[in-house]
Amino acid sequence: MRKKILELLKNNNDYVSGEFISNSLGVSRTAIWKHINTLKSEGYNIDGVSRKGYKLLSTPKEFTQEEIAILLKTNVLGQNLHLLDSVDSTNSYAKKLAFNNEPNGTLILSKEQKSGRGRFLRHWSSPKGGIWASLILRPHMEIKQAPKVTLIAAAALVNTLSYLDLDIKIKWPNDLLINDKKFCGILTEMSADMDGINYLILGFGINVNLNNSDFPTEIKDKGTSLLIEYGKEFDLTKLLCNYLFTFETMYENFLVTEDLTETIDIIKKYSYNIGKNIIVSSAHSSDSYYCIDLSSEGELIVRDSKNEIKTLNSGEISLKENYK
Ligand code: BTX
Repeated sequence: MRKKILELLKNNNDYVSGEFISNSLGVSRTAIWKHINTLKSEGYNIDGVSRKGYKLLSTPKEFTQEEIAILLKTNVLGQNLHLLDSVDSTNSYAKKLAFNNEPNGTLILSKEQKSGRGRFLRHWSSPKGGIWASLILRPHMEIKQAPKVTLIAAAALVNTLSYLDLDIKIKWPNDLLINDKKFCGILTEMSADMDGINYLILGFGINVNLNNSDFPTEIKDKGTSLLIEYGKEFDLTKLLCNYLFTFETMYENFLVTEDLTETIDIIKKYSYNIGKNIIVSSAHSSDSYYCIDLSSEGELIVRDSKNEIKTLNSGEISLKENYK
């Protein structure tokens, strides 16, 4: 009901009478007054004047269920939404829900995270002003295909932001950078058994409206945000909904065709590491390579010090000159 009231207010630039809303939606004026009060408490600035009605003056900066429901144009992704004020980690929360059979496409979105996670249990700083979210995905695909979902998610964010004049780079496989600093990280986790994938948790953290002072000291020189780089605040809800729509289109296309060409083309075009000397670190080793290309399957094609060509399907990359 609140979504419908908001749509009516948004479609009118002037005051809309309580009687009109009541007749249009078939509910009492008292019920409408209560819904308006709830919307106000969520941060909607609604002016109410007796005998004139209600006028929407502004929408909240923070996420609300109603605003997402209005702007989200996906078929499935995010249509089942858990919107939280605060959580340890949306990935951890999503895992518990997925284990309890929460459906495909469920989105867990939190205004902040207290223990956001990166890869290898690293901390991901997640104050208010960013997009910290996880999708529960239940694809019918072989386990070896799962890493491609991370690549699609990275490419989809580049597509979503392509209208901005920003020098975005993708650090294979899961980070997005602007001016050598990270503004987005993707963490895909999987539950699988011998029969295949039970579910994937696709977690993404996007530093949107964060100021320099929002970053902890240790990542001030390696993290950035869209606000810092673009010099302007973004509408978090619009950005999230556009991203989910773009990702869904590319992901569904991949599920049907198994064709990764669009994603590979984007990652190559915006690559941070192709054509560079890189260090690839894993839990046990750290090796130097020259990064030649990306394969059609999304693996990194590299040349080692003995001039042998290898393909890598996982690892943590740093450019040789930045490696400490
Ligand atoms: P990563 O392991 O590639 O990057 C983690 C590293 O990035 C940290 O060690 C730190 O140096 C740096 N870092 C931490 N926070 C930030 C930040 N806000 N911006 C830039 N750099 C930072 C990347 O892991 C994957 C991160 C996924 C985060 C999402 S948020 C929603 C979901 N829930 C959850 O717990 N994780 C995912």
